[in-house]
Amino acid sequence: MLASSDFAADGFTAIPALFEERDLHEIEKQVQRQLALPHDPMMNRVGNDLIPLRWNDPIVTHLLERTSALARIRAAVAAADLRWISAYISSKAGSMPALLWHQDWWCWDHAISFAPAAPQIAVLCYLCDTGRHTGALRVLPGSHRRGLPIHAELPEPHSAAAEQLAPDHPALSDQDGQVTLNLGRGDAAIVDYRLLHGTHPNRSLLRRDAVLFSFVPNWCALPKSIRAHLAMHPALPNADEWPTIAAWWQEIFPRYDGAPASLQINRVAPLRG
Ligand SMILES: O=C(O)CCC(=O)C(=O)O
Repeated sequence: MLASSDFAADGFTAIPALFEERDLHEIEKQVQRQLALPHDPMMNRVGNDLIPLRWNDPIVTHLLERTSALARIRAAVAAADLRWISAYISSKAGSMPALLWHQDWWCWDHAISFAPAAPQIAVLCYLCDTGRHTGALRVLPGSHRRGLPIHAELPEPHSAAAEQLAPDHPALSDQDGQVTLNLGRGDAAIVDYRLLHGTHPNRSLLRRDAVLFSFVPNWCALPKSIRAHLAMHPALPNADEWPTIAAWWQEIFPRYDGAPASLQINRVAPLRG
């Protein structure tokens, strides 16, 4: 069953059947291929392995060339200027513990972190049916805009502490108010990058794969400093690759005309009321 929600207020929503079976089959083949190749163990976390994908990876182009799928994403989050930033395979092996509660936003020192609109979103497409025993996504509605008691207990995302949690740590446990997204094969969840989310353990013996695509919903409204940072993302086309991209397709990739510049990364949400 799909969770329905008000994206702006809750920080998440779901899109049923974002991909058709034909696409899913092709994406699955590519995911198997990628998982069989050696990949950077630094990207693995307890509860999930991540494999980064660039703009021209066939898995990514399956979504970015589907104007109808992009239109559904735009409509779901009221995106005025949707641009793709990055993508990852998120694979959860069988008999794997929960992925900890975390949020993906990386720039909490910037005032935009506290604006109502989502600065960045993750679109998570599941390649098999998921439920609370098979590694489904769980979210804490509203946690993109307000502090919850659990915020104070969470380790910094991607830190060593996040990898060494006791199995009964709150970051790995069910929380009051959580919503489990029991998504079917081909369905997608969209989460505001600031929303607390994680996964249930995968108690089955089967691997649970998903593909995560990150987008900015309103590129031209982002502050310059955020655009200058995001435009350097290694998943995006580089200067040599730009001329090879058809004009109609360039629209989905961000362009920043100023000088690229890194921002200070801060992945820890401040304690808020
Ligand atoms: O694989 C999933 O279901 C969630 C992945 C996730 O939350 C993340 O990579 O930030």
